[in-house]
Amino acid sequence: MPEGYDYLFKLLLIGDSGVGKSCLLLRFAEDAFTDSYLSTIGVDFKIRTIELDGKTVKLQIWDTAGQERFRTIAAAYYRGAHGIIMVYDVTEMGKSQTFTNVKGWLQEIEKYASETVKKLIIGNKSDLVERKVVEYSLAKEFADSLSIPFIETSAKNSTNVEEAFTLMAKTIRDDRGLIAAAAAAAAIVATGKFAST
Ligand SMILES: Nc1nc2c(ncn2[C@@H]2O[C@H](COP(=O)(O)OP(=O)(O)OP(=O)(O)O)[C@@H](O)[C@H]2O)c(=O)[nH]1
Ligand SMILES: [Mg+2]
Repeated sequence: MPEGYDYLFKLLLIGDSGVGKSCLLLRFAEDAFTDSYLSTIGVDFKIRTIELDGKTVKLQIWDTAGQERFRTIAAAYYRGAHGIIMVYDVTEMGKSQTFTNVKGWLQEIEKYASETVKKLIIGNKSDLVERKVVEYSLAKEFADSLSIPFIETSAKNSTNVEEAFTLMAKTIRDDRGLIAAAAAAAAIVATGKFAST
């Protein structure tokens, strides 16, 4: 493979401000964590390449700002996403409504994303056991009712972060239509590279 990968998957992280979207991405892409809170301005992205059953998958992960005033900027990134990850905070620290608001984020997906987009719900900050208010069973039931995969993570202690992004990638990989599009995207990038050299 000229570019060193078989597929290019575009993922998008959405959810209320402070739930830990940027920390999840930082953990996944750079295996790092910070306790200080730097709210995302507009959008940001990081890249990581993973191996999936012998295929090299390049993940281009867009991290959106949860703050209301950036909503319209974020909306522009939904359309091109193969997978969208909705994140809420399992504790009452910060915004206590972040789980309830997942419904609102689903509406944003309905409005702006492609019909074929794959979804995943993440309940983050599972390390804060004593402050946990959203029960696993409640969130799992909600996700099951919508046929959306669900996983609890901790960006802080790494629990399930690798698993969450891998799960998202596998869900996309298992959709034959999406995989054809992703392979084509990888080929276009490779061709462009050749054309310019
Ligand atoms: N204990 C704990 N704290 C976390 C975890 N993930 C994130 N945090 C903390 O939560 C705060 C917010 O994290 P961010 O990743 O910046 O949140 P965000 O969702 O990107 O917020 P916006 O960019 O404003 O939308 C920071 O202080 C993080 O240190 C986690 O898994 N456990
Ligand atoms: Mg952020």
